Amino acid sequence: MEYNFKEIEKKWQRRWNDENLYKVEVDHSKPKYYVLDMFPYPSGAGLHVGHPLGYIASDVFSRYKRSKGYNVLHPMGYDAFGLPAEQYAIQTGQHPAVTTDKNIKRYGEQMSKIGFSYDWSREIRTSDPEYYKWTQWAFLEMYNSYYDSELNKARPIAELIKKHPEWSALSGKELEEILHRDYRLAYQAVTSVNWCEALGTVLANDEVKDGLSVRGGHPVEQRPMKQWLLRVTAYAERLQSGLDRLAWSESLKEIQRGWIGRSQGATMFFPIEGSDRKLEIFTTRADTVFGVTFMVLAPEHEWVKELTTADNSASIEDYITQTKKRSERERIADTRRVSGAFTGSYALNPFNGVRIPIYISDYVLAGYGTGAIMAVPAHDSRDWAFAKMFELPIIPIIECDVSEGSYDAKSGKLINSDFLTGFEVKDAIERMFEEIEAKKIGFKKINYRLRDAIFSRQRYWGEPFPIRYDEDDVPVALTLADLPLELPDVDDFSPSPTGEPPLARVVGWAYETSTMPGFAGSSAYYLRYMDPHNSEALVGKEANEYWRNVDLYLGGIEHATGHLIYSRYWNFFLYDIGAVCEEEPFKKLVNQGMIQGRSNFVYRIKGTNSYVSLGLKDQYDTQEIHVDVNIVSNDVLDVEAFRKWSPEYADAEFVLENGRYVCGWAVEKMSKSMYNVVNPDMIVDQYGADTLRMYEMFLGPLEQSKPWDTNGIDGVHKFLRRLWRLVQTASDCTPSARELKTLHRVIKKVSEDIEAFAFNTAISASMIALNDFYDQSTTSRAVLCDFVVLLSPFAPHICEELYAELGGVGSVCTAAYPLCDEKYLVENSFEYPVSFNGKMRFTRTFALDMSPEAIEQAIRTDEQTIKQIAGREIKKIIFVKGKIINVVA
Ligand code: ANZ
Repeated sequence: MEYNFKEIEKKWQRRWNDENLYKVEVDHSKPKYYVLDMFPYPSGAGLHVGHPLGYIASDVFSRYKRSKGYNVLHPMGYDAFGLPAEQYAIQTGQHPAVTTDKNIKRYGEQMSKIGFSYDWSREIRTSDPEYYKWTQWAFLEMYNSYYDSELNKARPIAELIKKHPEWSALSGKELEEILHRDYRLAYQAVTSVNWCEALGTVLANDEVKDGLSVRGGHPVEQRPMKQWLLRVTAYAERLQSGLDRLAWSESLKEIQRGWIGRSQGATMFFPIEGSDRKLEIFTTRADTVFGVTFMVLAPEHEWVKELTTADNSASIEDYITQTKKRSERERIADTRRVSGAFTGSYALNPFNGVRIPIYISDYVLAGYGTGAIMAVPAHDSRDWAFAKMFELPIIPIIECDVSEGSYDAKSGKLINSDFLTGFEVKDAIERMFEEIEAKKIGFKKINYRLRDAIFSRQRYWGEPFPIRYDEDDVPVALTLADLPLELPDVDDFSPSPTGEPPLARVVGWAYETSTMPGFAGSSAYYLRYMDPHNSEALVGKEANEYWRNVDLYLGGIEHATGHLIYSRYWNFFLYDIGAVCEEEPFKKLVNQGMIQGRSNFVYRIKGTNSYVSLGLKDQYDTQEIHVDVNIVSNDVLDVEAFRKWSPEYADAEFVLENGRYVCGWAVEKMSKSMYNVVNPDMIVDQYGADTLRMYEMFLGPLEQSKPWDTNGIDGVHKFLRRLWRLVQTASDCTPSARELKTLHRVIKKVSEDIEAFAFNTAISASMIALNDFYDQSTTSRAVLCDFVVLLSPFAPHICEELYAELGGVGSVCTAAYPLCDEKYLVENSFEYPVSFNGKMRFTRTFALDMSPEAIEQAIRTDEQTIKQIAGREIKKIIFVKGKIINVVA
């Protein structure tokens, strides 16, 4: 029988499905293992071969763990709310629920063809009211909680109110103002937000790049707006310290550490001349206080107005207007351009009373530290540039040359610094902490770069907030009994030009009109998979205490500062309120690399509809155009297919070389717009899912990015065919020692490699083993059966079929993974170097248990020996077992 992958794959997929093979339940008799993929956003373009890379890897690992006796939870679902569906709805007038459903169906079909071992009975969709009920519930819980910094956990806000009897004198509105400003973990505030006019919404920092929206590339500006926020900053310390306990890559942890941005320094107070107020600043270099020659406030600092003297008000106002055009990112990124304006006021150095002019500049950010700094131009490069521009003094407090730039290193001995002169920088910083605390002019302080997360979007396709407003416009929270608060139907999805969200137009909608952002639904989804149909809780206690948290999470590194921060925060909170039993959501995390596309180009002779082949293009003035890789083969264009590809090419002319049109190529991101997308369906159709799975794993180390290159796919497919043919010869013969050695060596290698996520080397080892079996004409059913089970995580369909043929019991998916028995690996022979008077001449292999006499005899009579000694007499043969043979002649 031939290897008919089409039939086999269909047959087993149906059977696995009918038998609910991957359905799991809480089972206390088995250890659990939870393998999670970052769930996809179902876009209209469907999956390309880059998407399943991580899914295949996690599926291999899930199957492996299942074979090792674990109860494996391996679910899949859809991150179904989001901006693209809504953009599409605006353009085409189709309801996002309709297009999302359609896309999900397509994704489901594509995935089912690849043979993933998902428990589909646990599928979730974030846009399903039964799901987002729990997103809304978590929001309400956050709304009703505050962070108790003594207990270091979230506590009910009702408790806080009890602790403040004086609040009973306040009006409801006044009390809410305090609670929102300082306490509620979900709160409202006016903040400066990234407003994107074209998309009609606020965007998160990671959705904006270089002042443009990542999606669509529309301009983004800073605007003050009332928003919902999550007090993520309350958890900064836990987000930071928790990282040490996670099995994540160091690079991923570093990205999170950078984002959280823990910084140890001091808050200090500088008296203002002619006022009894003191300006509060944050510094990490308290030791440099004798080098301060000016102060800088962020343009948004509350005191700017009152510090500005009449003569300076015009230039200050001017400057503030300019600043509004720049996003915070740009302000941080721009290290070359300095600008600012003088307020006309002075501060006094708390140590020596020196007068210090106060400026404003956009290099000081409003949201960090106190939004005000003491500037030390000798030791900070921005301050240095500013001092040069405004001709301010530069006083070094460490021996150095500051004529060309500042000396920023935190090392050296202090000068010009009163009682600190002579101290090393590190000691000086410590000494200053003591001094400022003793003198009561400041205190030690840890700051974080992390910001509270803006949680509202002025859009339609997201979770509604379970919030209404009373007559004073004070928010009133709904209760769990009111949930889910369902998203109403609308037929106009576009925002109003003033930023009013679509829900504001819904007649009778008495609730908050913005909706939650994309990360809301993905923050706790992994918990819902544990208990997806529970109507009483996000996750029931029994299911949660059994599945606990994710043992292995696979996904892209691009989520390092978004999803992976928010979901850790969300989970810490649920842990604090006793809703879940583990503090961290994802124990181990592996980032798969990206599969890049190999794009092809044609060269249009400018201003014509003629296209010149690569080798001749330099003779013309040409324009490079992406061409669909699916009509190019080995870089040669199918010119007829090109003419049919699009009406504009119907009359295309070609300048060929050797009768062919050769395309240019480049490795780029795989994307529809570059026409370099390879659809997995096509590969499955041509080679089968097992080949696709194996090939994706064989492409290279999982964590590295690599170009998709179909050249190797035939090799992998051939391997599966050869495996198939070999199994057809199976017999009940007893395996030889060599066969057992080949088998156990590959068992050892593949198991170790899977544990280490080195799937590509596991596959090459399997290829070598198959060659060895062919060399040995292996037919042993026992050996082949173990080999098939060993390969089944990679190529489940063919292995299931072969396993059945070999007489395996049950499904290969539940068969015990073969174990390596080291006894078969022990070497039983040795290749001896044979020397003549100390010079190595050739090698001979002898069994390790062969007697010295027999070896000596064999050496004496060896043809090569006879040649070497050329008639001389052999005086002695020195033999050291397992090492050498030396002939003395
Ligand atoms: C005096 C000084 C002297 C500073 C010196 C640096 C070098 P990290 O490590 O990021 O926490 N700073 C404080 N608040 C700021 C704000 N809102 N916007 C911009 N810069 C701000 O950096 C802390 C340092 O950055 C602080 O220490 C302060 O400048 C500046 F030789 O104070 B330093």
